[in-house]
Amino acid sequence: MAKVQEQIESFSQGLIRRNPGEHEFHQAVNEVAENIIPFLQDRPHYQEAQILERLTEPDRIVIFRVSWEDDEGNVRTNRGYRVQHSNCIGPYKGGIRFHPSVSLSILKFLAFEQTFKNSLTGLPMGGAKGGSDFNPKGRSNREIMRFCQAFMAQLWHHIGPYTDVPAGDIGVGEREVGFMFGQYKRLTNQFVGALTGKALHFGGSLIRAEATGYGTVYMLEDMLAHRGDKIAGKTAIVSGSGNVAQYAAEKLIQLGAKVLTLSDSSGFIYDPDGITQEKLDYVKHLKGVERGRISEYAEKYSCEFHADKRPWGVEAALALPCATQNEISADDARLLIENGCIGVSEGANMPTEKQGCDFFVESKIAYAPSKAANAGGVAVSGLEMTQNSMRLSWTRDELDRRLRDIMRDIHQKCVQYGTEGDHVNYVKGANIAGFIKVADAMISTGIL
Ligand code: NDP
Ligand code: 2IT
Repeated sequence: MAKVQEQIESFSQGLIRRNPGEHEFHQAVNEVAENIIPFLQDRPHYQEAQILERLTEPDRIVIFRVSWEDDEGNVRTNRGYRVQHSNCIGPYKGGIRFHPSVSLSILKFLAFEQTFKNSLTGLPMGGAKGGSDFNPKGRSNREIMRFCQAFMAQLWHHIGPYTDVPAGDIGVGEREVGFMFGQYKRLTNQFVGALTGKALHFGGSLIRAEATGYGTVYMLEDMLAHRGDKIAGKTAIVSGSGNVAQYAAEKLIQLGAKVLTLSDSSGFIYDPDGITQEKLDYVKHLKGVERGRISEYAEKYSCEFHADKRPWGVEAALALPCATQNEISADDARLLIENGCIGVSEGANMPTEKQGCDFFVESKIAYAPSKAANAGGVAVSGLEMTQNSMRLSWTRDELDRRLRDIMRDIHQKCVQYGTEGDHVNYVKGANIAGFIKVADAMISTGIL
């Protein structure tokens, strides 16, 4: 045991030395290494092939300038990135994030996680992530279009339906994907599935918008069922109010939970009567069309708005972080458990600080880490790629059934590799199950 701890420590030191200052990347890799290094002990073929070492060095990173013109005629310059992490089991695949906080560390952590997540879906997709420090807040539709075109004017060289297939993430939804797809089509003169998350009228898939949020709740449903419990009748707190949060809340409501909170970067609303479908439809319009603030919900429905706060102090049985990384601190995690939380399903990527994750695992609550819980989004992206290749589209019911089956299968893989006595450690299960497929493909395809 001491030897394994030493190996983990020395691996972590090497990682920090090679990637100085990239805290989010260190955090994501360390969480995986803590499960994988013990797993490798009696599997010398993986050790000899240096799988973990190779997987912590992305295949390639592209960084480029994005210059564009704002509505006043000023020239603006941002930085664009694409981290192509691994194409071992399929073309690179992963979202694009537009947010001022975007950095190499954040995109490297996201791309690393994506490789494991995509492996868990069972579909042939490698891992990647991209984005820009561009801040879309307050920008006009035309400015968004010009930025997306300028971004794609660089990115198109590096992507394609058999190479790398980007999609949405924070700050990138159907509108931005549409502008990027249009520019890709103009530059290549090809109408192909080089992006997913497209609108329905030009090759998008039904259920893609819903997929991440619904999938996160399906995972929670399966974890609770595994313990003989259910969602109906429970209270839930959700953070965020964007794509993932909206559809996580919607599925929770459909399954009979009472959703108490939503948030954005300015604070959270607390609605003790519960957010109904009607109120949620207002949020979809507020955030998706008007691009307003969640505080407007509190004004409209006369409930509390807590400025600059996160919702983790609100008492509830279920918690679904759906905004951003490291939004649940170790103290927040402790508070959640003290307040009686028994289920956490992560819609956002790496929303819980490392100590908080450890605390959830030790507390033996039903805790699904992001790479398992939010894999439904990229899974339906994979189904969009299939439909584009076949030049047909499946029905909503067909896609929801496939999404449900994929989430059930991910839950089952976590149970298979994460069961410890009478408890399932979903972090360990997801890391090991995700790792095996990628590692076996790396061995089969040689030292690259
Ligand atoms: P959106 O841009 O639609 O919504 C993001 C939400 O999170 C907004 O409410 C936003 O508030 C809030 N938020 C963003 N950054 C911060 C921050 N630094 N502090 C506080 N609040 C913040 O993004 P998505 O819903 O698509 O993404 C949410 C999370 O889910 C991300 O972690 C993403 O990586 C993950 N994810 C997304 C998938 C997808 O298919 N879209 C798939 C899998 C995971 P505000 O409006 O004030 O900016
Ligand atoms: O983090 C994620 O899985 C996403 N943002 C979705 C990626 C995709 O390719 O659909």
